[in-house]
Amino acid sequence: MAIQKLHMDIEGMHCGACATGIQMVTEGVDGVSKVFVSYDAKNGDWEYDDAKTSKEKIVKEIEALGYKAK
Ligand SMILES: [Cu+2]
Repeated sequence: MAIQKLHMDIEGMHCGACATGIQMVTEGVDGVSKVFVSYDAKNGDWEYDDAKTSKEKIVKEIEALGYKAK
């Protein structure tokens, strides 16, 4: 069990509300402790507990919203 840091580029955001939406949804994932998504930089940073969630789960949540993260 450890806190992991994740940085990913996000494709498909077209305004600040997109970044806010991604931030709110991924903040709601159990095990995610910190999120910052930047529309200007087209990327995001996450901190999560790898005992509770994974990079794959966070990516899936973002893809479910219609964006690509890698
Ligand atoms: Cu938007």
